Amino acid sequence: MENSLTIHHTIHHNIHSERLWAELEHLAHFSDSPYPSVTRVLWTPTDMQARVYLKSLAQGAGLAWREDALGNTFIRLEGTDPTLSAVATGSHNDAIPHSGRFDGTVGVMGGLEALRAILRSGIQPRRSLELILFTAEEPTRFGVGCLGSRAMSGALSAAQMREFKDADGVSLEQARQNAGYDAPLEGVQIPQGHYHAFVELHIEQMPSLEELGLPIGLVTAIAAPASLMITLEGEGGHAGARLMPGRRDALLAAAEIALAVEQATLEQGGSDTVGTTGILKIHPNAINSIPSQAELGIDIRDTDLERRDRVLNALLEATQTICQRRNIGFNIHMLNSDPPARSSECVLDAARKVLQDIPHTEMVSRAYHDSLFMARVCDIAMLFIPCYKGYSHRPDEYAKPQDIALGVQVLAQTLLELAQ
Ligand code: HGY
Ligand code: MN
Ligand code: MN
Repeated sequence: MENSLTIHHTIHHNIHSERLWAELEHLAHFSDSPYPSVTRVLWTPTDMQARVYLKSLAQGAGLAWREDALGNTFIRLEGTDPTLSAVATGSHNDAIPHSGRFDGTVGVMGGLEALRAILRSGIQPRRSLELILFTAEEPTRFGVGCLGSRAMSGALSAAQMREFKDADGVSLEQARQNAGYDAPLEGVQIPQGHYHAFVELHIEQMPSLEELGLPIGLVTAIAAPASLMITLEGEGGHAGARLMPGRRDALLAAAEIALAVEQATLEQGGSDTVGTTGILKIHPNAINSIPSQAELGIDIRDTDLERRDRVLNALLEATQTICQRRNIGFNIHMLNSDPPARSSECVLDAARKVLQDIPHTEMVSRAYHDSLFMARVCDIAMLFIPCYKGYSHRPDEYAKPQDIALGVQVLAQTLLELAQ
């Protein structure tokens, strides 16, 4: 196989950066909120439009695609030796409400451009290459993140998925059928060894690369995410007529619990521990009515599993104490509590070989990604590119075209390193 310098130049000349930028901008308009914000929730019309768009681009490049029972989409560049397991890349195109246009999409559209650049370069890898569009990396619709990759890795069973319902009471089963996916859910899981390796390209979603002035981050580990819903039952009543003594105000208990999230994280956690109450709903939510019910959605993460679980336990104890003191009923529903993932040395070494003349640093991802679950079924690593001030999950999320192009270049070369 040609030497890596030749490959570098060949791939570099075959990356169409302007077209990739135009495709990312076009994709950003499949959204339920005004540009530049993006809202693209699982199996909504805008999500389906984005899926059709990606498949049309794959088809235009002469790449075959297929979808599984959840809509995970696999776009394939055939290698010279079909007996070998493929090398994969991929990410997600779904987006939480009012978020940004680069989270996930850089790894999907950039992954497609990497495959197209390899095709255009005429280099034929031994192992086939696959780009995976993972269904629902964001937890928005069914409350659990990485739905597609979680199911592919076997961390989520078909039976568990059949229990899922969204906020409108629509089951996952019904929603996926409405979206045109009716194959058996049991077919989503992939066996160990199905892929030789997996590499994901993603924006950093932290400011370190930009502050260090580095164009690439090589991710060595992904933090351990946990999320839970706490529902509270108090007693409603007339805000004017019901005097203060003996009130059982669900919102005030929720407010104390939200503060307990922060307190447990700061007191029991370390510098890598984060705790957030991202959802707070109250009922009946009327200005002159005492809240009888409240619901909190809480997200706690850490690079250290034991420390994360220590924070989680401190929060659960605080919840019990607060609710006893305020005579409030409570229910805790764990949505997920996943272990961290470590990148594999063999994949990191392939990337390090490509990066030997490119300024870069090795780092941890505090956000989770589909790589967190792909790590359960194959060797993985992630590549980060900088984003403006580390902003993400907000409309002013931004990545520079030249950083995206370099990320695609490094991704394509790393895939080729792994596929020979
Ligand atoms: O929340 C996350 O870490 C990811 O962006 N879904
Ligand atoms: Mn995200
Ligand atoms: Mn993401």
